[in-house]
Amino acid sequence: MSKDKDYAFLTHDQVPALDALKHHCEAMFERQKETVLAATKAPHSLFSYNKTPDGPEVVQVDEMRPIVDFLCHPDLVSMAVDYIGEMPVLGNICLWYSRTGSERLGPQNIHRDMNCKRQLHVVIPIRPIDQGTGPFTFWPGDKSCEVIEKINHFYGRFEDDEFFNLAGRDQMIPFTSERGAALAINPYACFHFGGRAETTPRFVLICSYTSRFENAEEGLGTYRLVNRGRFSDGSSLRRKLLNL
Ligand SMILES: O=C(O)CCC(=O)C(=O)O
Ligand SMILES: [Fe+2]
Repeated sequence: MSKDKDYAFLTHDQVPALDALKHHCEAMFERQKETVLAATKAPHSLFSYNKTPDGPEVVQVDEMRPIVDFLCHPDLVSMAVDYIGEMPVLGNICLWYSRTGSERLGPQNIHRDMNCKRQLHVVIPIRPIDQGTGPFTFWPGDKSCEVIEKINHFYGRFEDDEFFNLAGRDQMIPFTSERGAALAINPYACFHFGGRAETTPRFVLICSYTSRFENAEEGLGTYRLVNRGRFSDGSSLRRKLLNL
């Protein structure tokens, strides 16, 4: 993954056991279908958490386990280690279902994820994504860097027109299905938005690896869950990724 562009598209073959992962996420959708389709929040998360005094506790442990297993695959971990430059921890695991609608909230507006500089998102469309599905859309690291330097950006979201004056609209890249099976991207380095589903609802898995040294405080970071020990297989790799 290039360190000045800060993203890479991954082919189907580069994503371990992708079909099984998609199958698992679809099965979760089937089990929660009624709630998911009735949800008024866009996007709706298929994982829920209990708040405990010691930190978040994921409720659907058995359903999260295959996703944790996926993120612990050595090929993905080594991509993250190469890019981040250190052994990261597992950040958030988000399985989002976004209904169609025209309101623009939160991540639907252009922004960077300011929680942690050294991080890597893996974005996996569970169902095909075209322009009408509201793709994850971004400006590569080098283009984003020009804007960051120009306006000294460290905070805030943008309306499209405001941002298109700073970075060409022609430089933005929508991650539609024909570009690859997954997108690895640093959402701190790259301006981005997504989930503007207009014609088709969007079902996407967005996971992250984050630096263990940056105090990222991902609210629901997998490495902070009080019940994360249940994802361990005793290996040193898992102990590191889960902060055990
Ligand atoms: O829903 C999207 O495609 C964008 C989400 C986002 O901003 C992020 O994953 O950092
Ligand atoms: Fe973001």
